[in-house]
Amino acid sequence: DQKDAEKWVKGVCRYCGTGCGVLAGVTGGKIVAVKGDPDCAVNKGRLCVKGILLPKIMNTPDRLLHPLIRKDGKLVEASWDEAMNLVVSKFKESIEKYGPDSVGFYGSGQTYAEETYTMQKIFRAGIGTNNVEGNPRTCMASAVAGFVTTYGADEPMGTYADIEAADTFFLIGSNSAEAHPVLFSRIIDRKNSDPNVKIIVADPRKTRTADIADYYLPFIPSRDLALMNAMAYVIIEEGLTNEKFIADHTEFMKGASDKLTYDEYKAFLQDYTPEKVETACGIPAATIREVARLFADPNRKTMSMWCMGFNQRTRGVWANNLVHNLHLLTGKICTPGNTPFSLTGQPSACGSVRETGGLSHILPAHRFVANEKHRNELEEIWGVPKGTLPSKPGYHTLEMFKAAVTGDLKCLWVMTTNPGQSLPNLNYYRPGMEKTFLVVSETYHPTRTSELADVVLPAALWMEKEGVYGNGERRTNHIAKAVDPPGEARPDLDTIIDFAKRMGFEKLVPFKTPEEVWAEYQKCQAGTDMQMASYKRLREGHGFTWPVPDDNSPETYIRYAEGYDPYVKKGEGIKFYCRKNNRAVIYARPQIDAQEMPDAEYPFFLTTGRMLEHWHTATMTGNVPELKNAAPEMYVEINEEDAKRLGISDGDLVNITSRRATCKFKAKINGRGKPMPGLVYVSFHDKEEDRLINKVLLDAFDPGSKQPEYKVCAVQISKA
Ligand code: MGD
Ligand code: SF4
Repeated sequence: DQKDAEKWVKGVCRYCGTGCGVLAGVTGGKIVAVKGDPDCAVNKGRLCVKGILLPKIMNTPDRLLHPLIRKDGKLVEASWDEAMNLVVSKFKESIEKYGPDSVGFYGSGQTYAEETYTMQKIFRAGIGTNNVEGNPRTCMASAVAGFVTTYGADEPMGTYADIEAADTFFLIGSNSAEAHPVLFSRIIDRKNSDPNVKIIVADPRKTRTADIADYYLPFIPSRDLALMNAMAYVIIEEGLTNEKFIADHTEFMKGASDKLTYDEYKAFLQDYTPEKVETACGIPAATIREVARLFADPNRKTMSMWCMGFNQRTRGVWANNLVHNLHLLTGKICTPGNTPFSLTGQPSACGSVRETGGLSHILPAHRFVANEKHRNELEEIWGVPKGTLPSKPGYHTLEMFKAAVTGDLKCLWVMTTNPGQSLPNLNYYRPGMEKTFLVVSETYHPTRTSELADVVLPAALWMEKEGVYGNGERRTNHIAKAVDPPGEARPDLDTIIDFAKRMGFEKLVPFKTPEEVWAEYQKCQAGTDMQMASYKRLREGHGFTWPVPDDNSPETYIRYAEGYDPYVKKGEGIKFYCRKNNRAVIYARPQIDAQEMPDAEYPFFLTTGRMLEHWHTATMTGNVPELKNAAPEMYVEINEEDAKRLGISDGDLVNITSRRATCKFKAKINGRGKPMPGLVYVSFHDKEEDRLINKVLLDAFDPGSKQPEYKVCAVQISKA
């Protein structure tokens, strides 16, 4: 009860990339209530249904209270000492026998920044491997590669504040109504505040987000590359470009280094006239022309937003490049309300993984493993001899789990993620998790991953520990500890520090508190494009959007723009300073279909995603009665025309079969998101064997970002 709380402690919601500030009400050592933080600029006191029910995840019957180790095939209780000794002896043995690349860490966009920062340091500088990965590979890697290839550095130039300044919203590959509810409410508010505001939603499934659309574009899955090229074609053909912006701030390219002239780019677009692509895309040419005009209207401000529908694709990087193209061609970027904006799935995919160096090819503060200068800079900061850091990027996510299957990866530590349920093509990868020596740091047990583990380590949950999250708008925000963890559960950072000591890396990891970790991490940020606020300031404040070069700097609303970005000097205007020539790239990227398109044998597209009530693998939300009752079991959404043709009615049990597996779901005709004919949709929150939809999915991935294609594969549908 909110009135009864003895104290209110400041934190951040742990359920989505929006990053709403929360105040947790504590009574008798327990979190009894949560309310939105009125001083947090993200939500100004609002929370969605998942956020408000957060206290109910804290003390569920399946909270893991003691370490577990596998003995005679069964997981049994053990002491911390026993469990950690086992972990360390197995890691040491493997490193000695098979080398440092025989071990790996798989983390998460839900860890605190200090946890990933410390773990990646141990693995790279201590063990000597870049096998440091995380689930943001499955959600954000294409957005990262899109920003890096187009602007030379990761993360958006705009912030959520652009929502209140934009007139046109281009939402593509995002169901923010369910996946980023509070952010979506800001878009609704903006629309309600001004009849001039127009919303374009492009999505093969007519989602709740599309309910507020003025233009709804149900394109054929994976054909959005052609759609965006066609919009670029119209923008040029109808003279809607900003020629001065193009001349001053951009260049044209084809591959990673092939330069193009503007005329060559225009020639490339000749294959993408709206009339040529309308059949392939499934969108009438006249509609493409209309939305392109709306997007480019010089009297309007345009904000594009996208998420997994764009990123989880075999051409996710290109999709990202193409939306950036539209903003660069029109100069609609780096001014209030004009911005491309990639939505982030997890609460700290940016803060805890993209920024701390939590993927196998990156290092802290937007550095790259393959860059010798970057490695040397870190070696100096960390006080290790030059040449210590390995130069070969480690396994990306699917490679890492494949290496577990082939036996090349002997030991794997999984933290704050549940890949036994969330990876694609699970029948292939789960046996690898069983085969390797698997350590799982978890708050609950059993999960579909912990059931496969050799050691399960009990972790303190959200607000049972102190730390920092960084949301999708570059906002770094501090979470205070509100209550003690139950049983023997402890903060993951304590476990990581313990591991470092037992491995003999005390010198590398001299930290005792998250604040000490942060102080060192700030040294890595010095002189880069992403300096952040001090711990003291973070503790006292309500989140700061970086860069924040020193404790007197205000937060930064718009990157690369004079008057906002502290790294852009007076008179420089807009400067994409993370690229050597200060120019952003407009790319010629052709339409390429998803790897597995429907055919005579597997005639349907299958796509997957989230629903409002649940979070990912539902280990947390599945135990909250209100959320569980609202959506107790996942189902398959089918378009009414398809259902009629196949004789399927609401509630019928339906087989979904791909080349990899079959699952069974109850049918919902149209559902809360109406799939276009030929498409079926399933949310991936169900752990039951028959409904483990990720067994059905393909494990193709983008060649640039290595992000798996969760959004498109081919299936058969039949009544069970
Ligand atoms: P989560 O349920 O978020 O799923 O998938 P996962 O990351 O695998 O797992 C987080 C786990 O961490 C939970 O089991 C929770 O109990 C535990 N946990 C919570 N707090 C803590 C803590 O403080 N410490 C520790 N040690 N553990 C904690 C997400 C992944 O799924 C992602 S990011 C994406 S974007 C993909 N999306 C996707 C999709 O769109 N469709 C399909 N079909 N599959 C997908 N899989 C991917
Ligand atoms: Fe939490 Fe996201 Fe809901 Fe905000 S919108 S309360 S961050 S789940």
